Amino acid sequence: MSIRAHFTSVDEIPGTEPGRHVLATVTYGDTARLAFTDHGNPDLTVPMAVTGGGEPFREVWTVDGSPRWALRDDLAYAHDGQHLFIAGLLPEQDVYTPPVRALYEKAFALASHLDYGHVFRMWNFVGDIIGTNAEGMEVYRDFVQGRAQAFRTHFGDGTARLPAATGIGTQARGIAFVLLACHAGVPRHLENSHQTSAYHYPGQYGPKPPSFARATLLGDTLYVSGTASILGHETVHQGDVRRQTRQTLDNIAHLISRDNLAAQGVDADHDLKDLRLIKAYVRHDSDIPAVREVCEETLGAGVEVKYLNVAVCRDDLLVEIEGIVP
Ligand code: 3EB
Repeated sequence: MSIRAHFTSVDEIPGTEPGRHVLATVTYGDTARLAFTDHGNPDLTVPMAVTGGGEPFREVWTVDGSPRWALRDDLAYAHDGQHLFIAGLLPEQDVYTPPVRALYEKAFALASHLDYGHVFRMWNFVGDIIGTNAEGMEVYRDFVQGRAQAFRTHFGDGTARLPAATGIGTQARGIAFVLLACHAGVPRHLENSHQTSAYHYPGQYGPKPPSFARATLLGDTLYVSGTASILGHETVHQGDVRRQTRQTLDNIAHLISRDNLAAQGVDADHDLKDLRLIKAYVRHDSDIPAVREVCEETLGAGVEVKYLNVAVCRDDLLVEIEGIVP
């Protein structure tokens, strides 16, 4: 009853170990596209490797059941009885709040209709993330407001159901997302005692606070949200990409540490060496070598990190890093 991911190149047929099946794939590539591959599984391609020198790659999600694949309205999804993958794609809009709300509500309704009651991880790919919409509002704030409305419709006012997430720019316009939900497991959504919960960020960051947790534990797997150089709710080390990268890794180290987890009733103890499927989103292409150096110093040179050249949701954030402790 497990779901796992691995990275492959885009030319490779997504391989699986015996007894495992491809649920769905996410391609970090050169366009925005939601389609089914020749093998039948849904694939969301996000425009993240147009510039920045990084090779396109594919994240392959596998499960041990036999997946069903389908399209409903503008959502593509895949599920095996235990785990559900939904991907959605929204073209560029003048204003994002209403269509984001509608699309996310549709996804949450589909998840509960199919009986996958718990969302445990989301990726939100927000093109032109720090640009402005047709009414002068920042695209990220506009997006966050629509997403907050959808969570509220579906899960109420509370914050207990908010999953780990990544919110990140792309190299194009429009918004795409991936949602993972489970049927039987009960995820635990976790916070970082060094950071204000995103859902409690003060009003200076937008009309609604972002709807996500710092990490989600499902079974023994810890899904670490996109993490940045933020202490409390404030960006720290403005203008210094190396210090921002160190702070980001420190934030993740604390998040997954015994101290932080025990305070939330979770009996586990991890360090950065346990992190896999790491992506480092870097605002400026020219900063990638510095981010790589800090990551290799801190994580060890043997650990695979995918570097992507995209904007982060605050103008002063130069890097955001996510990963999974399997
Ligand atoms: C932060 O900590 C950095 O809006 O879904 C990280 C992870 C961030 C997810 C989201 C935003 C999101 O606030 C940005």
